[in-house]
Amino acid sequence: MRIDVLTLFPEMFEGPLGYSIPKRAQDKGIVEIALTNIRDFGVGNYNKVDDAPYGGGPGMVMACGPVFDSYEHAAKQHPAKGRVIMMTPAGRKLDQKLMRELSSEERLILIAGRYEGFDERIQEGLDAEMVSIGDYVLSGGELAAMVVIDGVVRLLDGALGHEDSALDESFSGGLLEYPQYTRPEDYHGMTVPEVLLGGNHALIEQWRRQQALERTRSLRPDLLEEL
Ligand code: 6GU
Repeated sequence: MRIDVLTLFPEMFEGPLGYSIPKRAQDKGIVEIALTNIRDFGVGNYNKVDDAPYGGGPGMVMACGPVFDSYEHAAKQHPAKGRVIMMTPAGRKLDQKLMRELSSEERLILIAGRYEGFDERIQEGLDAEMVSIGDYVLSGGELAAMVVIDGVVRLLDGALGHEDSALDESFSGGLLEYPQYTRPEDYHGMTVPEVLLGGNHALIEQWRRQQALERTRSLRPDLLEEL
């Protein structure tokens, strides 16, 4: 898979993509991630990328020129057109279903904005989808784009080691994960549930299912309605 990111802050991506599963997937050639700095396509002596909104109001709006030009620069680096996604709190809410959908694409082009938003013609002109990572406001789309990349990359064939792969089932099953324990059996008086020490696998299975259900009912009843 090829992932392009258009951003004003490419350095922000180095940390999250430089470790663990995203790092390994890039090293193995499972995913190629390329960053394009929108600032390089800014206008004038100060490489301006934003301007005041028509009609007035607070804040600045990302202007068409630099975003379209940085898109063209990225687009020609790979043959597939791919899915173009603008990160914005005004978009479709990201969930594991959308992560799976995106992981089956040959290419993604993610656009991370700062400022108060994008000129509407960017979405029109690039035929871009708008994606949000939840109902809260971040300072920019960069962290959201990293969330998309991390969630997508770990679903690609070969990205997870054998040790990790089982973890993928937990949320995809539609319930929250059951409680886990490891040694020691007694940590300062806090003990591990008896059933997990017994080795009765049917009983353990039943206990875990029941814990997952209780936890989901208490914290995320909305998930049970989707089952
Ligand atoms: Cl994609 N961007 C910003 N700025 N805030 C968000 C978001 C995106 N998703 C949730 N909050």
